[in-house]
Amino acid sequence: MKLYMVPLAPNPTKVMLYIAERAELGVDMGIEQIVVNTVKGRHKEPEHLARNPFGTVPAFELDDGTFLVESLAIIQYLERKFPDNPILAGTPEDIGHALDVERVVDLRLAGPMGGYGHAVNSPLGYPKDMEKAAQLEAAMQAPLDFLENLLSDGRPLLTGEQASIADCTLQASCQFVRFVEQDVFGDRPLLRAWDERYRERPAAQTVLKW
Ligand SMILES: N[C@@H](CCC(=O)N[C@@H](CS)C(=O)NCC(=O)O)C(=O)O
Repeated sequence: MKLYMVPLAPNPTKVMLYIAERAELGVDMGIEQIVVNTVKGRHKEPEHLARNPFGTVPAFELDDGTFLVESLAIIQYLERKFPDNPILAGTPEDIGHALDVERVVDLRLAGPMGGYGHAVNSPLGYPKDMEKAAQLEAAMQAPLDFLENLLSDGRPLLTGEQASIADCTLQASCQFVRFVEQDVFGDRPLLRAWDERYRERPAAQTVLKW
């Protein structure tokens, strides 16, 4: 199995954090990680489009030569392929909540965080757009409040004591925001503490570069 990725991009980073968290749980999935140089536009070239017709990363090659092109599908595939010590663990209710928080992070927050980073200080050289940045900042407030509220019951990580896919998804976007030297947490001390706590994890330290 091969993961085609690029280190700074949030969606590949989410899968890389997931793989590292499973490794911490003693599950070595033997996945080769191959960098696609997106700065040079390699993700839009025929070699990568044959893996993923949308020209995005990650792309995940299964042993039968087929590909998965959605980060959450890759993670859910790996949960079923390697069922010992899963990250989506616990009761159906636990798993429901873990997936729910991950979807909130991915669908309501990750997009605005990425767009905000590009609007204020794009690593790909996109022009600054402060009007768009203000709109995206406004869009982030409800999901950030939702997460701050989750953490108010004293849980150390987003869905409880154990690292979850939601932690991987959020931290992947946080790394991108750090790289562009921005801060989107505002006055949310619990999220700031979560960020520091998550980044101390061995899995995070093996994956995160910024
Ligand atoms: N829904 C996809 C999104 C993949 C995606 O948009 N990846 C970004 C990097 S984080 C990308 O490749 N962007 C380049 C582009 O869209 O041209 C997933 O979860 O994997």
